[in-house]
Amino acid sequence: MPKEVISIHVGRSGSLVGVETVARMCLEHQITPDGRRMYHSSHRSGCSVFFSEQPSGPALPRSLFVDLKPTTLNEIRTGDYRSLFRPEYLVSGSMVGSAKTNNFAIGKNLGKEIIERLMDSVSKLAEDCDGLQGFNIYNASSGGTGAGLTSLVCENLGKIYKKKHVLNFSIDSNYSSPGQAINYALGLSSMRDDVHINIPLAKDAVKKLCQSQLRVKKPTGANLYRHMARVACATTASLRFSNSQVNTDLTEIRTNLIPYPSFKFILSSYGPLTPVRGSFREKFDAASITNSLFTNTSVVCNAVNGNVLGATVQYRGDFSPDDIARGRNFAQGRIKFVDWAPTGFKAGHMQQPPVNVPRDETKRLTRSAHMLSNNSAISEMFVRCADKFDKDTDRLSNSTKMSRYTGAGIELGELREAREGLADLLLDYHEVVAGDEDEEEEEDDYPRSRL
Ligand SMILES: Nc1nc2c(ncn2[C@@H]2O[C@H](COP(=O)(O)OP(=O)(O)OP(=O)(O)O)[C@@H](O)[C@H]2O)c(=O)[nH]1
Ligand SMILES: [Mg+2]
Repeated sequence: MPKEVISIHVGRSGSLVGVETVARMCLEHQITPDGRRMYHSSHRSGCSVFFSEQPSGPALPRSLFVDLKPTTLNEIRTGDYRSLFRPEYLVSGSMVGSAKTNNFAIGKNLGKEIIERLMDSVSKLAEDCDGLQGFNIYNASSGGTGAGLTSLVCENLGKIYKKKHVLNFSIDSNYSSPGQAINYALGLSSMRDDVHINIPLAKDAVKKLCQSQLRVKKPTGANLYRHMARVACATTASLRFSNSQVNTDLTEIRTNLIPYPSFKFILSSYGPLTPVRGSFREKFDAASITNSLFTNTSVVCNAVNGNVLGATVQYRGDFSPDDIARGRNFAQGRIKFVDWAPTGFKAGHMQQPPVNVPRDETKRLTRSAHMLSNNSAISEMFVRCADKFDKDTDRLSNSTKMSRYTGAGIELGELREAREGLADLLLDYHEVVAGDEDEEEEEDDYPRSRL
């Protein structure tokens, strides 16, 4: 019996990626935008993990959307998939459109006004499950709402649904706007114990993939969100289809990929990425597709040089067993596992091919592959964040803007702790790569909080 997963989409980016994800999952399970069956099909089996299916009624996603402003959710209320979402699962606050929330403290404080309503809706979705396994959270990790409200949501999930898994698809920025790195670090610190798997989907990485692989010159938000949804759906396919051979539930994802709770950041990649007008002469054998997984990563980093603590590859579509074996060997030969890798490598194959959604940027193909790897190269993103955090706090401490955080209830100590969290994380990754000799000496290489 499949165990259900509830998806919670927070803030504007979290919600927009959410709608794209639901649209893609509907196509994969052959469900129409109003929840009906397209036709009798085995593809629909397994969709009860993410959809609530009534024998004679529509299949509705076990999804909830929340934002402090009604603007984004109004787009969903009137969009193509509006019939799939009941009003109680679109929870919006009353902030007016022009008001700015781009601050962790404001997101968290204003979230307190709607959290009770939100958790009531979560419990309604949970009551409809026979064996809830956990939650998927989608949020912009550097947004005020995305970081602040999500941390409140996770805190509540941690209290009420203690034993359930929480997988976070965190939509990351490159911290270009002041305050984004601070929001990110505060979110990371406050969600440390309540999020068990974090899969970053970074805007700059996805933008680069759209430009270099999919020939989209100037990617819009819609292009980015569609690709993020492609990766999120590739991740959850193994939970949704009953014939999957690897990562069949959230427990297995944790077991396969996360040897220690602090190494919960998982690099995801998807291939092939072939533009709509791309050549059919391109090679689509398992080894070539597997090769593309080392560059098509959802975080800007050097995946090939990273040390890997555990990895899985899921092949989808019409591969032969021999071809899969070649793909698997290729991956194992290319991945640099840490000597003590306790989780190692697993590959699986599902017959269900990937789908294309309307306006998709990729060519429609009958096969794909998706890799999840616990790769130390992902720490490059924490280096960038720590650097931006220091620049932001240096600038803010010289101005009254710091009071935007401290005045909204964030103690200086919390900021310091958040920054220390980044430094600790970097040190942990360093030890994975270098071993733990010269620990004392190495520690000095990672700038600590300057607050
Ligand atoms: N540079 C830039 N950043 C933006 C823009 N729009 C949004 N962002 C930032 O991108 C991140 C994601 O944005 P949203 O998805 O709107 O964030 P949110 O979760 O709704 O949170 P809020 O910041 O409260 O709106 C946040 O850090 C925003 O501050 C933009 O037009 N330019
Ligand atoms: Mg917003």
